[in-house]
Amino acid sequence: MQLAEPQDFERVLSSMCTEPHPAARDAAERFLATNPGDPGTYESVATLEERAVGLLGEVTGHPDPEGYVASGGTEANIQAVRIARNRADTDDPNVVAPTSAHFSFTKAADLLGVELRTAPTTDHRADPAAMSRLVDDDTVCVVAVAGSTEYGYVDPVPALADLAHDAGALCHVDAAWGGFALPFTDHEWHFGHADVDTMTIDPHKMGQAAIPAGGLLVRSRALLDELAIQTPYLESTSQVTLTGTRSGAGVASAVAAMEALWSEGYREQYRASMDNAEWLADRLAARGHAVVEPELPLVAADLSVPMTEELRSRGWRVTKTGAGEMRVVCMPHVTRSMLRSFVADLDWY
Ligand code: 0PR
Repeated sequence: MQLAEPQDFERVLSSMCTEPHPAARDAAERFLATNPGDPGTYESVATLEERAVGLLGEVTGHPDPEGYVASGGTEANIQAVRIARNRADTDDPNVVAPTSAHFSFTKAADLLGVELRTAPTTDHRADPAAMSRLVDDDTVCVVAVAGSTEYGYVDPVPALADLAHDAGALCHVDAAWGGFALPFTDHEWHFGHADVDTMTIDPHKMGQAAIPAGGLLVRSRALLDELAIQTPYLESTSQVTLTGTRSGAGVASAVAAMEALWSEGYREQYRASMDNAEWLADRLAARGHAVVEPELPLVAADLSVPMTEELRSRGWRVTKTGAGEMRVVCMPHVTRSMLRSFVADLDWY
């Protein structure tokens, strides 16, 4: 029987994941059979996970971070909402987020019996005034997005953290995708910039680790303890993760990627990706398309649906925003020569 080949990245412009760094690929293979969900048995991967959390703390301005390597941004967001719900004293909890928040918050709300209230964005960013109108005594969490899924835009995190704390709620920042690009920008988004309580930052997106490697970070241990359940028959006595058996490959590859790339490698990658995004934005604008100016390496433009379909039929993997714009994510595997042939195909149309 012929083995299936994984798809190559040559025409992938839609993904928020990328080819793992060679060191990350290597580490993932070596740790395939380990389970950080059982740290009493798999000690070396458990030690690596502490290292992963420490490195994630460096990326996010937290000198003394707590957290763990999750299966992805979805799990990290669900767990952040769970922390906020568990620590609050209300029978009718709600979470306030911008409409740009990832759909994993809808899953979190459904699973956790929390009401999700979303406020419209202004210029693709959260509008603190609109969100404040949705906050009340039962608000347990205010969500800020640092690198939105559709446009790559960054919410005003300090203002949203103030909004959260004035209401006695937690502030969660979803930097699942943007977290490894934002350190090289002027944005205020992390633990050192504002009173952020919890954060999602995924090594398996811009971090160039192998899937699955998401990240949940919290400001203090007490927040993580909100998730603890007893585990009577394991050597460890409690567990804070959502899943039980977990991927040691994800953990090991996250450490390998961050050790190889933090910080100069990520900085160079950010510069190259941002240059590519700006180059593409300029080419699209020159062809008369309305372009959403890239804030991080993601370009959205008003290409017609038939045009996008034609590009797809030529093998280009591009997606559309909810508003119908074509969206290109300039991940590390997206090179200038790829974008040149993409634009050439666009011109043919
Ligand atoms: N938060 C943000 C800001 C995200 O963009 C995403 C995923 C998540 C949370 C959830 O993360 P996980 O998918 O790791 O649970 N954003 C992309 C999306 O859902 C993920 C993606 C990845 C899409 C690879 C396509 C792809 O090829 O659209």
